[in-house]
Amino acid sequence: MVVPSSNSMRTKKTNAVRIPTVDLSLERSELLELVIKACEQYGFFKAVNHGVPEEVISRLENEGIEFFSKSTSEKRQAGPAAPFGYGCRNIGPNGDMGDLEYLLLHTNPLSISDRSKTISNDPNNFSCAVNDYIEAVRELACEVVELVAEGLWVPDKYAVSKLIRDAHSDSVLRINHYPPTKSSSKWEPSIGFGEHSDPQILTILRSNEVGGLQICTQEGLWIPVAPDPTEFFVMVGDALQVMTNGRLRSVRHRVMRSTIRKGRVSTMYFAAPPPSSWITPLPKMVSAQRPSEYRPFTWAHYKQAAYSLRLGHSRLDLFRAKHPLLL
Ligand code: GA4
Repeated sequence: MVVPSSNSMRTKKTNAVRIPTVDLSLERSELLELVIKACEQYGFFKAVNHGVPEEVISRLENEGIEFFSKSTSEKRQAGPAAPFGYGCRNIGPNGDMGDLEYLLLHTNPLSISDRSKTISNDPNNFSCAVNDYIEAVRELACEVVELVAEGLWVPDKYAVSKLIRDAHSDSVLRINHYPPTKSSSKWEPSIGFGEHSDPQILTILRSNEVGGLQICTQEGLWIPVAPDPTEFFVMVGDALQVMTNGRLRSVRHRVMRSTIRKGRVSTMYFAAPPPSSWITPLPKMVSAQRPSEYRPFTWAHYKQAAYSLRLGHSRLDLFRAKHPLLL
């Protein structure tokens, strides 16, 4: 089922579009080809045989469920998410709203241990579950960007992954809870999380068995992504689009709410560089025929610009080499 990109939130049945699936245990050359193809075409794929232990996934999900089942006043002690902590309905600093509640955490272990005190009755357990999960998905994100670098013939295979592994990396973890909705004949689909692309390098997403995620194709069609709790979904972020000089595309996505009796719980690891890192196309991606499409900027600079706009607004246009307003 494909949903046309229009302001209407109604769905329309057209041709089925298959979400690309990449088996990370495949032979290297085949793997490189599939990863590049999926990232060029959709900026999105499902990663199977990812190697993240099931126990690491379930421990984090259980911590999330335990937190979201607390009373509103207890949860509020961990908020507001400005920028880190518990948030409910408000997304970001510019008045965006969504039908969800969430925990937003910086991945720095000191920050996690500090935050855990207001989130959990057993902060040690919570920190351990979060740190173990981050360590595992960080490895997965690094593996993917190393495949990307190798697949694009970038001489330094670690050019991007070393930014994510850096001790000062600005990576973030988010646990979203979209509460169950009551079914009624008058019920209309609503927005859980509005359309946007992620500003970071790469996002590693996982959810329980409840759907709602949709991705937008280059042709502007919205495709529902069937949930798969045992696998991860990989999304290209804006910073990777810039580093590859537009060869890979960041994926626009959103979460729609449907009539469900169970809540959707999703976890996203947003792999980011340190704030002072320059985000510029990798030298291999620039040539006389393909000059840099972007002006150089630091991650701190881009993040500030991204966070100053509402969801749905493209931030990358502000950094195009020949932005009409900057000429
Ligand atoms: C989208 C990706 C991450 O969830 C996030 C989001 C952030 C927020 O929720 O505070 C933003 C959004 C995200 C992009 C534009 C700005 C900032 C909300 C918003 C309106 C944590 C991120 O880094 O950027």
